[in-house]
Amino acid sequence: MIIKKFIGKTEEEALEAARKELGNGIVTMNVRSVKKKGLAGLLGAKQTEVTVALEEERESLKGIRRENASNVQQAPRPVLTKELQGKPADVLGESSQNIERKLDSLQDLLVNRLRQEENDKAEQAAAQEVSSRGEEAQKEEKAVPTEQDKFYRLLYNTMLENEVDEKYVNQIICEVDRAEKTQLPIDYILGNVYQKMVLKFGKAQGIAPAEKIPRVVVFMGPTGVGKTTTIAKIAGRFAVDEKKKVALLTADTYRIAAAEQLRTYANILEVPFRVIYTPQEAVDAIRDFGSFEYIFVDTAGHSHQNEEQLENMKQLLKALNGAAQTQAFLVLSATTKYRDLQKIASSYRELSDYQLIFTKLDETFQLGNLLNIKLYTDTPIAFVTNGQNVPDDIELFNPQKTVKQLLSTKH
Ligand SMILES: Nc1nc2c(ncn2[C@@H]2O[C@H](COP(=O)(O)OP(=O)(O)OP(=O)(O)O)[C@@H](O)[C@H]2O)c(=O)[nH]1
Ligand SMILES: [Mg+2]
Repeated sequence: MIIKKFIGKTEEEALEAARKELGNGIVTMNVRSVKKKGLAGLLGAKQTEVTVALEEERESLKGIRRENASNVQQAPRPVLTKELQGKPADVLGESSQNIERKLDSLQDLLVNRLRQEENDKAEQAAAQEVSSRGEEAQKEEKAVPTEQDKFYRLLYNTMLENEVDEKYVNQIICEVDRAEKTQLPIDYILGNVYQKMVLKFGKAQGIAPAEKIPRVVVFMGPTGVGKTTTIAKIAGRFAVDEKKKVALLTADTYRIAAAEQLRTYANILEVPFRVIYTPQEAVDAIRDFGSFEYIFVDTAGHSHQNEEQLENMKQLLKALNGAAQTQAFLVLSATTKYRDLQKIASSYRELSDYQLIFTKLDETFQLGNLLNIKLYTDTPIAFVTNGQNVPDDIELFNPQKTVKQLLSTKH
């Protein structure tokens, strides 16, 4: 992993310099305003410092990227409201050594560590008793776990408690630089694990403006996960805060109430709304709303095991893709079991590429599935929702915040 700082007049300028040197695979770790060096700094002039990281495996792509640099298209910047832009958490400062002051969860970890130590002591005392029975056992008694080992075990257990899949917990712990035999400070280890996890989450493109309007954004997923509510939240932000021209379509004709639900939101937002019954009607609607910047499309929630409904969805996506630049989002609930999420994610992957939205974060303390599904699908999370309020309870996914929760035992 490479971690490097870049300076620019603005955040975008610093990021541009970072992308030039390290390619498009960088992840922003921290953004802060710093004083300019020299006289200008003394006079209060500021510039922006951006800390970025690049995964090791991406480094090998650097050469290829440079060669193809002229062909690489820059992903358009997502257009979102100021609140939704979600400023990067300022948890990563100048060095990993500083991290213990900045990670909210460290306190919990240390408290836990002490508890763990007490348990270990009790275990040792028990082992001592046994060891007095033979020489072999006495040797074992000497293999007391080091501070570092205890801390790794603590991190391991915390992630498991937060329902990160064991496979990924092992991966994360193994990737931490353990080559050095000497004892590493625990805040260094914590900083390292934290950075690795943030990088694993990566960064989603979000909803990007189309090169040619309209941009069609389709939301799919199982029943009751919050697709319609999420569309209302996003449409609200775009139409009201961003003053974008937005239209809403629903292909959910399975339940009359479903169409009415979105129609109500459309009325409140004062944006056009139409029910589409066939792929051809979807194409017609896109043509009729051709002057709109964003067309959000709601779909019927259904079981991923229902072949007929999946086929209908496939036809709809094909029609939408043919008619305009289309992005798809798979909406999943954070409360669904990991195995089911895996099956759902796989079956929708057969229909389309997608980015992820996780809903109902307010209904669970264990957010491990966010990381599990990100890694299982190799697909970034764009938004998370955390309540029923429209449009407030939605935010751009913030990996730093989620990783802090995954390393925390607060609940
Ligand atoms: N607690 C909580 N509830 C949510 C959230 N998002 C949506 N809901 C609620 O979940 C229920 C279902 O939401 P809908 O938006 O109708 O879900 P849907 O996926 O469109 O459902 P179908 O169209 O029936 O497939 C509603 O009661 C929503 O208010 C969330 O982030 N947190
Ligand atoms: Mg719905």
